[in-house]
Amino acid sequence: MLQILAATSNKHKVEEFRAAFAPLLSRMEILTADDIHGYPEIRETGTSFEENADIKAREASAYADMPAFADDSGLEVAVLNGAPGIFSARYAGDHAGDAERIQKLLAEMKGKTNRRARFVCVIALAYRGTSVKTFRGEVNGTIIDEPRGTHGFGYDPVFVPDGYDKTFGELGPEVKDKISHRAKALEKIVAFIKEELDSMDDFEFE
Ligand code: ITT
Repeated sequence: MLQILAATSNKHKVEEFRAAFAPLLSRMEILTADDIHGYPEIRETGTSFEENADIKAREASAYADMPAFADDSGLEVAVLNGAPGIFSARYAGDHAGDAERIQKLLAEMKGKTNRRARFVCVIALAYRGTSVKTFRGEVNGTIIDEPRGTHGFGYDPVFVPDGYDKTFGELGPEVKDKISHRAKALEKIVAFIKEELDSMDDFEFE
């Protein structure tokens, strides 16, 4: 069975990956960084989501010697000129938690009437240390002025996606796994990997 490494130690991302790959899990197995002994700390030195996702996927596939995919994602706020963007995880310092990041964001946006924002997710696929392809998804919405809901992670409790009046923190996986930035990027990579699996099967039967 094909083994593929999800190059992340973010458990919330892994849950969202598993939900999207569910239809393929009888034909492939997903391992995570926690399954790989001595998994290295990978530095995100790129200047875009694409570059950072690609760095993580390439290094992971080389280290674990198997195909790997990695997610680089974040929140872009219009009135903050796209911040926190690729620095979303490190927005309130390396050791801060989700609550502190949200408090910093709300402080920066205090009094601002333009609340427009979008989540971006880029998933990169790599094999033997070489890039194969990247897949992007985005979801537009607004930032509210205090956190609501306990589902999800990161900035979910302050992000209301367009077309809804609740945050991702309130809507939970039933909605988030259909419309989120990550759901959209995952839809593309799942289709791509399904084609690869189908062509491998064809080959076996020829
Ligand atoms: P890996 O690099 O190990 O995958 P990470 O959490 O450090 O895990 P990123 O560098 O891609 O991941 O940072 C993404 C940050 O953007 C994440 O920590 C959240 O703060 C935010 N973010 C991304 N997707 C999100 C989502 O679906 N909901 C809420 N916040 C999200």
